[in-house]
Amino acid sequence: MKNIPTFIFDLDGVITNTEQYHYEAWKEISHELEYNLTKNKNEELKGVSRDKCLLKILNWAKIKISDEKFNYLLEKKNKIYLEKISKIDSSNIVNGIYDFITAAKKHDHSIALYSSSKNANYILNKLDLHSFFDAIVDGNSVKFSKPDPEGFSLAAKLTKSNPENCVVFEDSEAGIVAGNKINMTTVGVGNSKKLNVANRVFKEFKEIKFEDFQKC
Ligand code: B16
Ligand code: MG
Repeated sequence: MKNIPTFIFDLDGVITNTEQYHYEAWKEISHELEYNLTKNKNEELKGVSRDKCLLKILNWAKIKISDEKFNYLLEKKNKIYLEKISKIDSSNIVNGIYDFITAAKKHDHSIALYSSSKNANYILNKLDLHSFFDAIVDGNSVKFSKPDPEGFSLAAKLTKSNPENCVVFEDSEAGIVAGNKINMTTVGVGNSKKLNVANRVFKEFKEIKFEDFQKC
């Protein structure tokens, strides 16, 4: 086991700004359910799996639907989302990510991804980042998504790291809560009020310097 931190990255909202497209797609689905999904309420959907997001929206809208309609809406949401991200490429990588990852690889740190998204591999390929990761855990690899720590535990296991030795970069409260549960160092990227459960918070990823996280 290496005595230097393993870095575990979230995808949507950290590596690339696809979170806005998830919001737009859910907004369209919510409209169909005659529910007004606000940006503020959408914060609670960040990092949450697709089916759990729809369950939350139905709960907020106080609506019950058949299993058939539920599956239809899940498929429709994903279709809208995939259409919106169809043109993304490496120019959609958030500033600072590439420099951090290349510096970390150069210094022999393991790099992992844990995203709740079932589209994670597809997106990483579009961003041309796939080959940088020593382990990729996504929505297809876990039974329980964030705020459950299952995906982070798996990322630690796959990179042969102690959870206490892992640094998590996350834009969602659900992801920070998950990392905290197994004593990983959690770094929030975004609004410090919304992410105040993290060990540290930065407004934007470009403010994060590899040198500050090089040691355990
Ligand atoms: P999909 P992350 C999460 O990705 C998103 O934050 C969340 O908004 C989305 O509902 C979830 O993935 C599932 O995504 O519908 O593509 O499977 O932030 O954990 O990288
Ligand atoms: Mg995220």
